[in-house]
Amino acid sequence: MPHRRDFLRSAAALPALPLLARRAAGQPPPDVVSFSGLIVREAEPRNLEFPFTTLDRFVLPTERFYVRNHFAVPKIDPADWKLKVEGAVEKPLELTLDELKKLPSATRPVTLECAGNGRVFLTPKASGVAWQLGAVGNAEWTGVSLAAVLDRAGVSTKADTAEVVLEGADQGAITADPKSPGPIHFARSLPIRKARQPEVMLAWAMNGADLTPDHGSPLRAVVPGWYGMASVKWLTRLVVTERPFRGWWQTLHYSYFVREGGLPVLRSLSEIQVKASIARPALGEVVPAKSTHRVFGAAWTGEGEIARVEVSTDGGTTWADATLIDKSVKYCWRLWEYLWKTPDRRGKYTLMARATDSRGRTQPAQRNPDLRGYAIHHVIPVEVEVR
Ligand SMILES: Nc1nc2c(c(=O)[nH]1)N[C@H]1C(S)=C(S)[C@@H](COP(=O)(O)O)O[C@H]1N2
Ligand SMILES: [Mo]
Repeated sequence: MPHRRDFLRSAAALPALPLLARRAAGQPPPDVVSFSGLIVREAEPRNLEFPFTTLDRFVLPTERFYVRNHFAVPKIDPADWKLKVEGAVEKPLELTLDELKKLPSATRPVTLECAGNGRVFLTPKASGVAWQLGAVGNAEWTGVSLAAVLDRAGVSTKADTAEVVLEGADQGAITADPKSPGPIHFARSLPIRKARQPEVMLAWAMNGADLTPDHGSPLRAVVPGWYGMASVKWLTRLVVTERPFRGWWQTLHYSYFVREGGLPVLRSLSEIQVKASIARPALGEVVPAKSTHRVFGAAWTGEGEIARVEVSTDGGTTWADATLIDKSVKYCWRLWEYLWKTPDRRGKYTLMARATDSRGRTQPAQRNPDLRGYAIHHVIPVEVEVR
């Protein structure tokens, strides 16, 4: 049994309604998890995973948020840092952090998921960081809308193919195939339509404190609804282009195949695909027979909202609705739980979760290989032992 004080502390962090409902029903308190650090997937550059089995709240503290860096963290002195805005604009700008902070700001929770999250579950094996389930997190971001900054510079093109390239201060040469043309910065673009959406922000704070170096200090993009690669860190430059940007991170990396008229063509990754992940029980966990056991996790999607999460405890033969916890917050993960009446019969059982969003998109059972090593959102089974 957890210590009473620990229980109270974690109960305070958990959503209230299901807890009260659970008490009323005389059910056990939710499982209590303490934070056990991030998992090092790569030491340098730093790539750190959130141990998804420790999920216990809607907003993760910064020290529990995954880190995905392609290059060494750049050393930036915020005092002489500037954001350049150039390209197809009426008035090229150079903005200091103080100038940016004087524009109207907002704070909102947004879930970021790395496009490679879950890659370790792919067969055949895909190249790239071998993330399990935890290259995802939900934090509160404070900043100005990208649209406000674009308005100040005045976008001078009317082309509907126009884009905004976001460039980071970090750089390096990619020496493995497909090689980069010498040292390059991390840079990604957004179509002008997405760039102008009010939810897309240039953020200087995460969870109420200045960004840490790992998370993009002093300024990063936060692009809700898109995979993490769009949320460029250590921003130094915005370039408005008339035509789609075809940079390395947009074409040779972070791209997938779509079939157009029977022809496979590459497209840049963008929107997050609907997905539910099981946090607990963990793979191989021993679950008591003939009991009520909480299956708990999170689900998220791109531009829609999570409408439903279903759980199967028999390897996908039958499905039952999970309970969605708290209110839906657009662009954020939704916690869910399912109280599993565990069977009398001991043995191995395969748990699965699948989410459906408000646009009727359901997680696929099978992996689509056209997605290459990205957007891993098919149902991932979790085998547990009932004893
Ligand atoms: N400049 C820069 N921005 C970047 C990256 C990077 O390597 N360099 N990684 C991207 C990727 S792939 C992801 S998933 C997110 C991760 O953000 P986090 O490290 O704050 O979790 O940052 C994105 N922004
Ligand atoms: Mo990523």
